[in-house]
Amino acid sequence: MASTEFQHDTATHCPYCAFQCGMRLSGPRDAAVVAGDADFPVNKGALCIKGWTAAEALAHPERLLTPLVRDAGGQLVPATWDTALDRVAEGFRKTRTDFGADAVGIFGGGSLTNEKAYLLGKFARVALGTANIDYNGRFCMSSAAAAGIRALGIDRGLPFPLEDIAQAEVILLAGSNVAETMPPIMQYFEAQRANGGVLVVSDPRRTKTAAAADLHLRLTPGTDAALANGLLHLLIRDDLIDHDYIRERTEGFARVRQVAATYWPERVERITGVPEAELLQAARLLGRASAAMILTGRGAEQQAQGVSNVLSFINLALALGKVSRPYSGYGCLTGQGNGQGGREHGQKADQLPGYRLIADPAARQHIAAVWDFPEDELPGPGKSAYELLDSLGPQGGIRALLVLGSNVAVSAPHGNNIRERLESLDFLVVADFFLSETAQLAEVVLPAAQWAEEEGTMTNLEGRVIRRRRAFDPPAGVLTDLELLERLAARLGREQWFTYASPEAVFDELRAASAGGAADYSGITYEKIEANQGVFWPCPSMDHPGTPRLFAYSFPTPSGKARFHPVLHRPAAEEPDEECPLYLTTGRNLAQYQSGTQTRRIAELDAMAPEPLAEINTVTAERYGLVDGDWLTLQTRRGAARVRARLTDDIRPDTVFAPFHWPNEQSANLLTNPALDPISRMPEFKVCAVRIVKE
Ligand SMILES: Nc1nc2c(c(=O)[nH]1)N[C@H]1C(S)=C(S)[C@@H](COP(=O)(O)OP(=O)(O)OC[C@H]3O[C@@H](n4cnc5c(=O)[nH]c(N)nc54)[C@H](O)[C@@H]3O)O[C@H]1N2
Ligand SMILES: Nc1nc2c(c(=O)[nH]1)N[C@H]1C(S)=C(S)[C@@H](COP(=O)(O)OP(=O)(O)OC[C@H]3O[C@@H](n4cnc5c(=O)[nH]c(N)nc54)[C@H](O)[C@@H]3O)O[C@H]1N2
Ligand code: SF4
Ligand SMILES: [Mo]
Repeated sequence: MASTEFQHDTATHCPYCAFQCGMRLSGPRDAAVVAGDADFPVNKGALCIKGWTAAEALAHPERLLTPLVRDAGGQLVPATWDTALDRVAEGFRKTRTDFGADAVGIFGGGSLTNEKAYLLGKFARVALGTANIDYNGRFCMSSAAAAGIRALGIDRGLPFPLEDIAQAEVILLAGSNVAETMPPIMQYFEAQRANGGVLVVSDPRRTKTAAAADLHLRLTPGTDAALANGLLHLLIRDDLIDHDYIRERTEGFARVRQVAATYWPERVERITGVPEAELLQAARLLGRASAAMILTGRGAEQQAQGVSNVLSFINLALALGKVSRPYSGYGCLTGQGNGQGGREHGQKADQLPGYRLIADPAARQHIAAVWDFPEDELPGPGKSAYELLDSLGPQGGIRALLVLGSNVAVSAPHGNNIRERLESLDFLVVADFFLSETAQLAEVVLPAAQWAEEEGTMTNLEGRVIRRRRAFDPPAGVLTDLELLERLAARLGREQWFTYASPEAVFDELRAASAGGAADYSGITYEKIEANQGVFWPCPSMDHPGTPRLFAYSFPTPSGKARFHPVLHRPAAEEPDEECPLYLTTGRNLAQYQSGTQTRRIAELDAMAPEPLAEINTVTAERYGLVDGDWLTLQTRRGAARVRARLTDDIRPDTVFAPFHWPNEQSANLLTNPALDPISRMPEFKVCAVRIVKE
């Protein structure tokens, strides 16, 4: 019987991506056994290799088991929690006295539970009084989030459950390689195909995902808006748009129609490199389907025109009349484990919990009342992620920094600049499970409990709020992030606002804080999540069942209608030229996760992907005299990185792809361009100009 067999098992979720696969953990912590949770309706028992091996990080020999502080000789040495936290409190207090509250910064992450993201935001505003808190989601979801809010009035990555994918007739997947980045999602695309559906993928590479598609549009990096406008042009020309829907449910189409008129197929072929015949094929597929879905990933979003790109895809979905129709619409595939919840509850520079804006007087009043804290002492909006990092040190004015849930030394763009900025800090504190590359630069390192050692909630890519459950106690000497924030707040004289009986008590306060906001969790409880395998927000009251599908009758915009936005394609901030003749784009491999702090330490994953392989087209490689496996240097205007050549016919000849999971001289982010989207402040990770230097 399953119940006896699993008696001592804990049902929880994978620590990594936003798919948040259900998994069961059994055995002792140092030999924990992972099994896929067949009862969890999202992954249905499937896991990817990262999930299967996730428990190895729990008892890893390099795990941090005690705080570290830098001694007089400049070495990080073990210390007690009291010594370490005293030093942090003293460092923050001194910075605040000498340079003002905003001179202390906080950098959070989308891997934190809702409770932690919420408490980190409150910690910044209430314990430190600083405006300067932002997080790595700015590098991830921010373009899609900003576009969603502008066009549809709300930012929930997928406005429908994943199961709808299986019923969609045609899906356009723009700039996402889900076959490697969330492999268990492929079961939905396989079901879609079995139902007679068609998948179109746009990507400069013929990825595993593109190889599984019926049509692959191998576009030039940075030309997504031209592609979307070109498709819209053809749909208008061939009258495949939904006039009734446009009239009844949207506003602003006239100007978009005028812009689309200028994206005739020859022009779009010239910009994107996608042959006219393929454009027409894609347009007809979308235009003739009764259920059509457009999904975007980081390929289309991580650009200096990321918001425009997403708006151009939403325009397409609206013109087709598909947003809110069954098995149809626009969605963005959130990336990090709690990339969705992490962007709702106040760790963003401009935000308060419940997806409220910190500059909004009504939002401030509401939160001040929930926190029982004077409203006029709540700071205003602070700097966005890259700008915050670029302001570290005496010139920029942020002199002390707490990093909790990110490894910015590896994952932020223009890595040479970021390293200099981090090194110019008076005081850096990092909370992590391992001595990440960022932690190596810190004055104080605080060892944090891992996923399987803490209670909390996560919100998956569908907007489903789920429970992370504690299977093991943290190792002796290790605190949860919630505990360490509470203890630190007490040392800063703010104990009154940071005393909680449990993570659930933090969640209950989050519920009250989110009530009435766009991301309303007030009707969600731990019990309700347990009973229903998750609850979709918004869920505004105890008797509310949650909201799997949004937009049925109207959009949460002032007029209740969705908004078209005219979008012009603009060239990337840095295009190839004589000096750097190729495009560089960056992204992910199956076996490594993000900055690699966790996955590079797991033997099986390291064996699968031990070093960065740069994908170079065979024809291009021949011109440089490169053979498969050669080491080479990639060079841009900002830096150089050593990588190994992987020759392939699957990438465009004008483009090189490099994964960003490795540090130091192998870091792709030594190369990337920190040009920012004007609205989302997203860096242009996906496009810059590069040259190959043979060794
Ligand atoms: N294995 C693994 N899985 C992960 C992660 C990981 O690090 N490793 N990270 C998680 C996170 S946080 C995220 S955000 C997601 C990201 O998931 P994805 O968005 O699927 O991942 P990426 O590899 O960043 O980018 C997707 C694709 O964009 C393509 N691309 C590059 N430039 C362009 C362009 O200009 N236009 C278009 N249309 N496409 C382009 C790349 O070739 C790449 O195949 O993955 C999550 N899952
Ligand atoms: N060139 C290039 N750069 C990119 C991207 C790209 O496509 N190309 N993608 C960007 C994207 S989408 C993302 S999301 C970022 C991600 O980049 P990072 O923000 O660096 O993400 P992680 O590597 O997941 O870093 C999380 C760190 O915090 C630790 N950690 C994880 N969970 C917790 C926790 O609960 N508590 C504490 N205290 N620590 C924790 C981990 O051990 C790790 O060291 O990278 C961005 N950088
Ligand atoms: S798909 Fe994502 S959540 Fe599922 S096992 Fe892999 S990394 Fe974990
Ligand atoms: Mo991400």
